[in-house]
Amino acid sequence: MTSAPDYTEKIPNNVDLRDDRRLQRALESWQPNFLNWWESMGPTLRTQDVYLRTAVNVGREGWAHFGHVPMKDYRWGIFLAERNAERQIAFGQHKGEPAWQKVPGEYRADLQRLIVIQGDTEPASVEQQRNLGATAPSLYDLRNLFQVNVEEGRHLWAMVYLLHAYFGREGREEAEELLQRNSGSEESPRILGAFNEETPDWLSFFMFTYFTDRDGKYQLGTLKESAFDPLSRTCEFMLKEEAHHMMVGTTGIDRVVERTAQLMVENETDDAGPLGGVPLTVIQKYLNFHYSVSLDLFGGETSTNVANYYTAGLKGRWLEERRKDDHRLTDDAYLVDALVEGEIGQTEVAALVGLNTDLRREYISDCQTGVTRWNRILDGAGLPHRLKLPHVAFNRRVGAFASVEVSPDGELLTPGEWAAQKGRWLPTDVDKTHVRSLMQPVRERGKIAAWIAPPRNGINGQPFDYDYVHLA
Ligand code: BYC
Repeated sequence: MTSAPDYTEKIPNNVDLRDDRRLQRALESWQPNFLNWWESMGPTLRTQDVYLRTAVNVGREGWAHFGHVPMKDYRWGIFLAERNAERQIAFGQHKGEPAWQKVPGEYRADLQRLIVIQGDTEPASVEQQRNLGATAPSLYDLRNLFQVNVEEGRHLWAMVYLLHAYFGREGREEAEELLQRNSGSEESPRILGAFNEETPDWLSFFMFTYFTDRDGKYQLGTLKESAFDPLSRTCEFMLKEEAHHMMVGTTGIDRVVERTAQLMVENETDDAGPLGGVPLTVIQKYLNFHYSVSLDLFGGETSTNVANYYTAGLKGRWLEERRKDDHRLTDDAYLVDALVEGEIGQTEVAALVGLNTDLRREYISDCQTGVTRWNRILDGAGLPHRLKLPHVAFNRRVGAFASVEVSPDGELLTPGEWAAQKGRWLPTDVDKTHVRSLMQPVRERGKIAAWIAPPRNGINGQPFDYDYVHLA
């Protein structure tokens, strides 16, 4: 069972770490390495303290405490959702058996791999975002960036705890390597593609927190279904923190669209660029980029890996228990996106190998809700312009469409056509330079940069002009 987090310990936790001295010592020896990594690869802007949310209880009520905290003193800890002693495996060949409290030998390698891939993304995103503090559009946004960063750091702790507690020496080695690989590094890059891309400006940050953190939501959702109960419980709690990250993305893009629309209407122009805004065409290009690289994070349209993970009970489907089928899927078929005789189409495959596609489709329909919301803002401003998700095959580097070039409307292109036109669909150097030129920091309480509208609400009931961050 879980107990309330103990903040008197070096590593706050609700897993009774003090009862397992070996594990406690191992994690305490990883802790300084984590802190060194945070100092050298984490946020570069110096602050005195930041108005942060810290997890104090994993239960339904009041799990978060808000207060000004020096970031390096943030209490990164290990928190698992409460254990349900009755929990049964919900899918795959072990369906109906009690959830595992230990790692079965035959699934050790696969589980370790999933945990390492998940763990690798967390510090990667902190690295990608490390320089954004220098150009924050307001203290409110700066605070949100840092909140996201400390929580991604905590999510790394969540995976490192599992590696240390359940995977022996190999797990400890993997935990070290999570601090050795770096986003964008030539010699030892992060594992998944999107986590080696730059997040050089705040439009990218909002797109990343909308589209890429949302992949996190869906992947964590499938790992929450895992038969390996400690992984399930960890992911359940991570998902609660993750919701804030997506709020940052959703409302961030809302506010950029709102400001752009305002400039367009006030000045009766289609181009907010010369007026100090982000042109709608550039917002669309950033959306195209972040959406398509995030689609790649779901792996191939067909995958024997995912079939094996599901059958073994390691990784379920999104909202597994709400699905109305046998939760084994051995006799089912599924239509997946595919290249069929060189054309974009669909093909029928065994449902088990199509599960990456199933998850990607859940994700796509969730992404659409943001686009609908941003279009409502445009509509409300009286503008006929609309944003759009590009075709699933657009700009893909992983899966069925990795070998072809496709327009946002889903038209197959020759390499020459793609090269000639991709600047209309993906951010060009000129677009990026314009966006970067707008990124002038605003550090006065209650003030906001000219390219983005202020938020509707502050954090935890505080006003927008609250002193969210004290700079050093
Ligand atoms: N880049 O069988 P396939 C988050 C590899 S985000 C590079 O189609 P599979 C967060 C693949 O490893 C969520 N390589 O794929 C967000 C495989 O290699 P091997 C992160 C890739 O295994 C924001 C080969 O290609 N969590 O939390 O079915 C901020 C064939 O692949 C990529 C997870 O992803 C790629 N994009 O599915 C902070 C959950 N895609 O075996 C945090 C854990 C595939 O041939 N991971 N490959 O050597 C998984 O569930 C799966 O491993 C994947 C891939 C969904 C990633």
